[in-house]
Amino acid sequence: MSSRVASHTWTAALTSGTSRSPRPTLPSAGSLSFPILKHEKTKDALCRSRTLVVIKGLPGSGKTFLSRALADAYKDHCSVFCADDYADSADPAMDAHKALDEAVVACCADAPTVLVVVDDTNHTHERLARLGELAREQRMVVVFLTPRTEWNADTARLAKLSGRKPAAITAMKRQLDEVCLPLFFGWFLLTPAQDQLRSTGSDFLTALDGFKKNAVGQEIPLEQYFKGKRSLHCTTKFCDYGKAEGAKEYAEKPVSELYGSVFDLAVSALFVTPRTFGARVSLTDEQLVLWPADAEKEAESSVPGAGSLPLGSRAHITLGCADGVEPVQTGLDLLEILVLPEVEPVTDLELGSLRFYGEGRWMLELKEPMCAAACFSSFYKRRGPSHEKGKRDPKKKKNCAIL
Ligand code: 2AM
Repeated sequence: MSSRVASHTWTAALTSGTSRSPRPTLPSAGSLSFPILKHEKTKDALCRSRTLVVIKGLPGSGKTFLSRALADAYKDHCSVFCADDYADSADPAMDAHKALDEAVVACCADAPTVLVVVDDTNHTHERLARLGELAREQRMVVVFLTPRTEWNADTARLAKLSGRKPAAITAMKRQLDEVCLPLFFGWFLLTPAQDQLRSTGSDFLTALDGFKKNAVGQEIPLEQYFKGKRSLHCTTKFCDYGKAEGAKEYAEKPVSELYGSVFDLAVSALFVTPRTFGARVSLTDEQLVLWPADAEKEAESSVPGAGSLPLGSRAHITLGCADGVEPVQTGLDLLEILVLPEVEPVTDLELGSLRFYGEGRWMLELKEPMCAAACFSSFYKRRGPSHEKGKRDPKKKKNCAIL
């Protein structure tokens, strides 16, 4: 498959400009300093996985310039979909987004394509959430990129470059500003790492089932008890679209610079509680740069003592939750185990040593930490019925089959 980029927006952006405005219309080299373009490790890792790159930005801000750079970097492994190509569909009743999304899905089903780029303004929450959902349906990691041209927020210049009315650009800018912060930032496991972790997790649940059947006569298989169809990630900062404390500050440097980079996460342990099933992530100093300073302290009211644990203690990947339990509980359950005094292993399983912390809490320390390649990116969720934060459900504890 060869990459393709609609050229008209690109050409217009580069050639317009007036004698009265000598500012360069060619974006500077620095405007392309995205890890996805420059970082060799990231490029190599993404070439072995599949990624949806969602470009968002104002008309004239350099989206097509960026698409072209991605197409150049990933060559035959890249397909670019420019919204302009779907806007004037032969059937005017046809929703342009629907046509675009259908084309993207058809391309995602094509195995050789590793990088699919959607070049559009993507200025609404709904579009960002829909494209994120589409990526997850296709088992792809999604990265949202905004052009870093010098004029990307200069309304007058953008209006001139794109031929749109300044008022229209201003209105769009307001919408884009509203979606500049996601629901959360985190490391999203590339597909091969997701498959490997799920498989190790499933082996662990089977082994734990076997062990506990002998020990406590448990009946419900753990694999059925925990629901976990989501894509796997390790949350760094929960931003709640800017409503969470410190969200705006978190999104500045170094987060903005490292956004889109691939890291090797070390999964050091797996744990199960009556509420959640998760994997502990042991962060390196380089990864801790992206870890919010208050992540453990913030949990102090739910888990007394959590605030005194080392930075990064809460880092985890939710693998499954019991019915009615929200994923945020997994990190709290991990902290709850970590504040307890160390106990001796109850048995050695093939994967590592198993410890029991009372009240249905088990932790398996892996003999060999698992290396999980993960892309540092962000998540937008479709607005829908209330997503209540994870709360303890005392009934759940009582009825729990794994106590
Ligand atoms: P998780 O990281 O354990 O999976 C959306 O709700 C995501 O953000 C979930 O993945 C969830 O947990 C995480 N999350 C939700 N609320 C949070 C909070 N208050 N603090 C940290 N992470 C949160």
